Amino acid sequence: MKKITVGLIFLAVLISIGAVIYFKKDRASDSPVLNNSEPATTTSSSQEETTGKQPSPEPQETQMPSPSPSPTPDEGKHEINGNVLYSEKIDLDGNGEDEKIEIIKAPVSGSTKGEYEGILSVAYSDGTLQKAVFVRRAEGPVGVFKSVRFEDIDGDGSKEVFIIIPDSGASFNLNYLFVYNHNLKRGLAFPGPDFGINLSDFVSGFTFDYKGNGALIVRNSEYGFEGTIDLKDNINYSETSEESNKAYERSWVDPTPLDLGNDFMLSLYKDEKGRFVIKAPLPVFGLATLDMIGEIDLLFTIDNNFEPHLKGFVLYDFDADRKVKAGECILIQ
Ligand SMILES: [Ca+2]
Ligand SMILES: [Ca+2]
Repeated sequence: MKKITVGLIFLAVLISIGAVIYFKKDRASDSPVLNNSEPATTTSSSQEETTGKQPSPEPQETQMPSPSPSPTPDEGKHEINGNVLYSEKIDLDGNGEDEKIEIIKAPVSGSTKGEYEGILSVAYSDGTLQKAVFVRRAEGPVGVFKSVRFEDIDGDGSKEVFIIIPDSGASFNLNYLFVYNHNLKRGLAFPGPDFGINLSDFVSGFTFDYKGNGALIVRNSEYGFEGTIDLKDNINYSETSEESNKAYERSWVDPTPLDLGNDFMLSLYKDEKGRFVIKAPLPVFGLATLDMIGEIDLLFTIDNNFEPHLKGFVLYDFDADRKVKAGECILIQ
């Protein structure tokens, strides 16, 4: 009898210890402090895989941390709780009354992963407010926006908001784009399906053919494109061995919109006809990502229904300190 009692007490102690451990574990998983240690998920795997290692004959499948904009913004008078990163009063629609534009970084409500979002807010003089989320990501050092411009890109008489979103890869800075039309309450994100082009598919259409004497032919049969990159100035070019130059046939166009500063970044310019063109440069890598041999600029226009169109693309040959146009494909004059 005594043995049974001792056994029961021992069992009861075991159960209560188990309950305490279980309870503690359950509490810990609810702790908001732990959630802050969630790693950032926005680095491009493509960059990590191709950084300065062996040549990559195939374009990398890119898991782009593309912006996740909300195509239909909230409307109302509610406040947004977050940090105002940018604030400006500008008359977007030209009706003589300024709209107040704000770019806000705010925690994602209800997120248990410490995520935050970049929000564009347009406040009208009658007190109504539009807001559009242009990026959502885990907390990290990069920030949500790099620059903003106000231009009538689609030619409908009212200015769009043109936002460049920064990101960082393993070896390069990247950037993304969000264009917002407040009349239509619609945003377009690049890269993404809004622009009607899949970058991974696009870059896989390029082939490289070494013709000898430093001439690397770049082709894209889908667009009937052909251009020539001159390799003679490249560090890996061999004057003595055409055999080793053949390795440049493994060159590839990478589907990542890099930000190398100066002219190599997502940008907006006016063409000779006065229309706005969005330029999205992609790198052409030779034997490794340390060996950038050229650049392909994708050029987009946005029509007055706020629909983007690929206007064409241009291939540039990188020399040591300059770039030379090496071919172009014009789809829309
Ligand atoms: Ca106005
Ligand atoms: Ca416009």
